[in-house]
Order: sequence, then structure tokens, then C-alpha cells
Amino acid sequence: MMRKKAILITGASGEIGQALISSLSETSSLPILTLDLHPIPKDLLDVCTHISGDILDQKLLARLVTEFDFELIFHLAALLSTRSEFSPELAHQVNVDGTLALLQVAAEQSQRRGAPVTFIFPSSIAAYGMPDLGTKARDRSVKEWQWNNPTTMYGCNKLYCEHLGIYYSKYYQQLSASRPVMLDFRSLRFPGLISAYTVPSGGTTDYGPEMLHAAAQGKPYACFVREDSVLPFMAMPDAVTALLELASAPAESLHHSVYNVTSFSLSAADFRDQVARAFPDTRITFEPDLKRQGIVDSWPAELDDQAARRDWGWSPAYDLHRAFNEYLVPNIHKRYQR
Ligand code: NAD
Ligand code: AKB
Repeated sequence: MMRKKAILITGASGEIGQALISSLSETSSLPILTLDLHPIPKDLLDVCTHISGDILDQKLLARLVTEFDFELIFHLAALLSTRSEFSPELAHQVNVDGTLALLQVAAEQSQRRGAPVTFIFPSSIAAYGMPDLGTKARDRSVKEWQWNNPTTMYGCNKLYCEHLGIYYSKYYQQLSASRPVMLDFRSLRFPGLISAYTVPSGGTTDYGPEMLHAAAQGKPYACFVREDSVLPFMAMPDAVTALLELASAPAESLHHSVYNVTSFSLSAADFRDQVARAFPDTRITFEPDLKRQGIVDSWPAELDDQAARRDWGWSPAYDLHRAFNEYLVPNIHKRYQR
């Protein structure tokens, strides 16, 4: 049977997945196959074929491999950081075993077709672990190789999967007589992402978008971190641009497998002020949850994304001002007015 060429997106029903499907379908000539435990919104069904299923289902993956020839895989399926702390073993299964299964699919398909499958993996600021607030303030902007000491199951999973991806793209079957064609692994370390159209769940950067979406609905919001907590953030359209640009960058321009990307950093108090400027009646209070606070304190205040800027021309379109004034506020306003 001839396998159908396709692009695979796992975790497609999530926040990034939904945004990615829309953009990818405008530019790609290949069919898009999506996989998630949950259905995707009906309006996206015109531009992709959706399979409801589990990435841990070996039989399902085996069937997909016999039917499709994937040129490109966006492996987004994961349990995010807060959720992973409540179910660490399940998180390990989904985040690590799931990624390993997908890497094996990509490795096998690269060999069969004699050309590398491009494997895009979204990693996270969770791969970092700052030892204390003094260090976080001193080493404000971290490079990819610094402070790789995650303190969460999710962060450990992300860091390890970056290494697994590098292994499969450079060293897989390194002792066999003939070296196989290997997959092409590329990863982005994202900051907290903020979408105007979807609300996050299960993450630890969620306080930012939650504040905004609550204010737009006229609901009070109790922020679960201290006012002085600083994290990097990025608007969802920039996350999608980063994924698409990294996927299409010429291999010879990439000097690394893992790249930081970011846009703006701000404290939770600054976030509140941005939200209050757009929604003056907003009622935001601060009621820190010490445990989630600990996770936020361990993540860097800024990401140094010079390598991405140098190698593949990364530059976010939405700085703080544009993100709030041109993307988030007008679109969130419209969303809840409807
Ligand atoms: P999300 O939680 O909105 O989406 C994840 C999706 O994965 C969900 O739709 C979920 O149903 C699916 N999923 C979970 N387990 C699955 C399984 N066993 N089989 C199939 N599907 C499964 O998260 P998101 O924000 O869209 O994130 C997508 C990816 O980007 C994740 O890998 C996440 O770690 C990474 N990331 C996100 C952010 C962010 O701020 N949103 C930041 C850094 C990295
Ligand atoms: C989370 O908070 O878990 C995610 C992330 C930064 O990876 N938003």
C-alpha cells in the first residue's frame, strides 16, 4: 500500500495545536493529520483529519505508520507542569514514553523513506532550575546551557526528551555497520504563552492568561503568585511563527538542536497593571500558593534567545505593547462580547 504523505500534529486539541493548525493549513500543501485524546473544534475539521486517541496506544501508532509517510511531526502532546506534579508517574508516561514512541516512529520512517523526518518538540522554561531568588535576579537572562537543573517532573521530562531527540538525530544505532538516515530533531524552549482565544489549564504560567481572561469577563481573580514574581511570556501567534520558522529553517543554518525563544518579561504586578489598563473595573488580588510559587521562583526571569536570532532569524512580532494592545486585548474583548 502507498503511504500518504502528511504532517502529524500530536496534542493538536490543545492551545498551541489549535493555533498551529490554522496557520499551517494556510501555508502547507501536505495534508495535516491531528491526534489528541480530545476532539478538536469543529471549525478546524475542514483543514485536517483528526484522530481521537492516545499517543501511548502502540497499536494506533503502528497503524498510522502503515498508512502515512510523515515529512514533519509537531509533537505537542504533554501534561503541563502543575498537572504533572499531581500525577508525576502519569506525566512521565505521557511526556517521556509518549515522546520516545513518536521518536521511534520518526526514526523508522526516516530510514524507510531515505530522508529525515523533521521532528519539532516544544520544550519549556521548565527545563531550567534557578537555585534561589538571588541567583534568578543576578543571572536574569539565561542561555540554553545554563542552569539545566529542573525541579519539576515536567521540567525533568522536557530536558530529558531534548536529549532523547538529540540522541535519535545524531547517535541512533551508532554501533551498527551502516549508519541509518536519521530524523532531524529541532526543539524550542518556550516561555509562558498567552492566547486570546483559548484559556490554559494545568500549567504554572497560567496566572498571566487567567488574569486577562477573568478581567475580560468581569470576574474577580486571585493570582496564585506574589506580585514581584517575574517570568518571560510570549503571544501565541509568535509561538506558532517560531514553530513554523524553525521547521522550515535550512538544516545547515542550525548550529543547535534546542533554542530559547521569548518576547517580554514582566512581574505579576506589571501583568496586573497591563490588564487593569485595558479592563479598568478589574478586581485582581494576590493570594500566593507557596507550592506553585516555588515552581515560578525556580524558572528564569528571562530567556536569552540570541542563538535563535542568529541561526534562523527569530524575532517576535509582538513585544509587550503590541501583544496587549493589538492582539490580546482587542481579541479577548471580542471573544467575551459575543
Ligand atoms: P495543552 O495542555 O493545551 O495541550 C496539550 C494537549 O495534549 C491536550 O489537548 C491534551 O489532550 C493532549 N494530550 C495529553 N496527553 C495525551 C495523550 N496521552 N495522547 C494524546 N494527546 C494527549 O498544552 P499547550 O499549551 O498546547 O502545549 C503544547 C506543548 O507545548 C506541550 O508539549 C507543552 O509542554 C509545550 N509548551 C507549552 C507552553 C505554554 O505556555 N502553553 C510553554 C512551553 C511549552
Ligand atoms: C507550564 O506552565 O507548564 C507551561 C510551560 C511554561 O511550559 N506554560
